[in-house]
Amino acid sequence: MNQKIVELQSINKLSNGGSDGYQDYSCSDSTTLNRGQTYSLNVLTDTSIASNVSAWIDYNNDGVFSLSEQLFTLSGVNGWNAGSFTVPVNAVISTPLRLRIGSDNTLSSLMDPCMDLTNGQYEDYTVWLRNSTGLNENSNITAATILPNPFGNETTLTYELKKPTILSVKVFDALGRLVNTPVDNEEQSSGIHNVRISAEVSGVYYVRLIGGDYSEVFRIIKTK
Ligand SMILES: [Ca+2]
Repeated sequence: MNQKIVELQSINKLSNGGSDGYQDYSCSDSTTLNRGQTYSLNVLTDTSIASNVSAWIDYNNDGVFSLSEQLFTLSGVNGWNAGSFTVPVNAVISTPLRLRIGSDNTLSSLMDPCMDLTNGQYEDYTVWLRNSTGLNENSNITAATILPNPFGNETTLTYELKKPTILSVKVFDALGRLVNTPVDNEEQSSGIHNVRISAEVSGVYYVRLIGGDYSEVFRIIKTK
């Protein structure tokens, strides 16, 4: 009646079961998905008791899990199972979106992402969306890396421009608040560019590089 392991791309979360109640892992566990691509979300629930499992992504970032944002429903399953879903091509990109997964025993219909679960629980994660990889590969921006990561005082974002490009580099904290804009809608020349990135407080940050049809998000960790 609970999810003990949740796997989706770079999310791989081992947790206690329903006794935990609601857990918000959106600050610590995130992944990046492509619009238009189909994914499998793997979940391990109680092996001896049948559960219903459902998940949602707030694709339009309006703070509400609408019916059309329900990814899948698994009914009466136990042990390892997978739900598959396709990211809508018009979903919001380059913004931290909330993923919610919930499970409960089969007495619960789990059609509602906010109900009070008696035996089960909800867990929240963060999902970033970007345009399909194909668009990025054809873009003016290539070979973006951010090193070192984790970092102490500062880290460096490096990328190559095939031709002059107007772009922005923005730094968000784990709650999705903009904390710094190292490059603000500037036209930069072709060639390799290095952007220094630092942060005052230790923790998780997200660096968003966006220019033309290119959008990439890096998760970085400041250690101290
Ligand atoms: Ca929504």
